[in-house]
Amino acid sequence: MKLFETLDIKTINGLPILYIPSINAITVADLHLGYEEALANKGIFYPKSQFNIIMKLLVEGFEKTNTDILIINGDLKHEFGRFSFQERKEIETLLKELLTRFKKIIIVRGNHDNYLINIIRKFENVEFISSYLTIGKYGFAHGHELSLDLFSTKVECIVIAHEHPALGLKDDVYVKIKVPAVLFGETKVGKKIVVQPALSPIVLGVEVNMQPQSEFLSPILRDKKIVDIGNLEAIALDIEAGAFRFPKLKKWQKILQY
Ligand SMILES: [Mn+2]
Repeated sequence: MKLFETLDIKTINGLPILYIPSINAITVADLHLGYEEALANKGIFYPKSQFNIIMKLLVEGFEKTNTDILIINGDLKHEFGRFSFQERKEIETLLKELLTRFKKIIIVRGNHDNYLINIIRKFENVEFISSYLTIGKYGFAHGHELSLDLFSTKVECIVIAHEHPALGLKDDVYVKIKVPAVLFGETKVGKKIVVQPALSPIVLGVEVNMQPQSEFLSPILRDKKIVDIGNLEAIALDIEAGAFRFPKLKKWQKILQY
């Protein structure tokens, strides 16, 4: 499903992955590998399940598009400090597997990606970018910083992550579900913006239709000079059920806040 009439960025069924044919790439973000071990260190047991799910999604994204490039827009890993055992093993296995399919993997640094360079410098065809990436009509930044430099480049569309956007949907008997989503629309500064869903199936997302703009995580999305959240649209993404497009948030978000 295309996000904009004039650009080719689109969803692939209900996968939490975006496809951009003009740059021969798919893009994902917020994998948070090693999250289970980080929880275990806090005394919370969560079975190790993310890796296999994430791997399966990425393989499916590749098979559906056959692109040469995979862009990981930040937070490949979870732990802020040095590597946990689980992180190192999972990142090495993931990159090795993916490089049998993609010709090139570009990783844009997220706020969790400290020390990541130590692992990925061993891999040929993996590029690590510490600020932002511009490619074709698109600019990629993780979104934990304002990245004003990126706004002054010529790109037409800025793709960020970090927010883990989701929609909180309630029915009339107050049953609530939370569905990962891609959030997108026009900014106030002449560029389009896309907020990617998290690829991690377990790191909880922000319900973008149920909270004030001032509580968004990304400084780009909090900045009312740059964007009006109510003006953004969302596509809810469910792996089984598919993609569901919603109108601009301001047209319906108040109805849900009872
Ligand atoms: Mn982040």
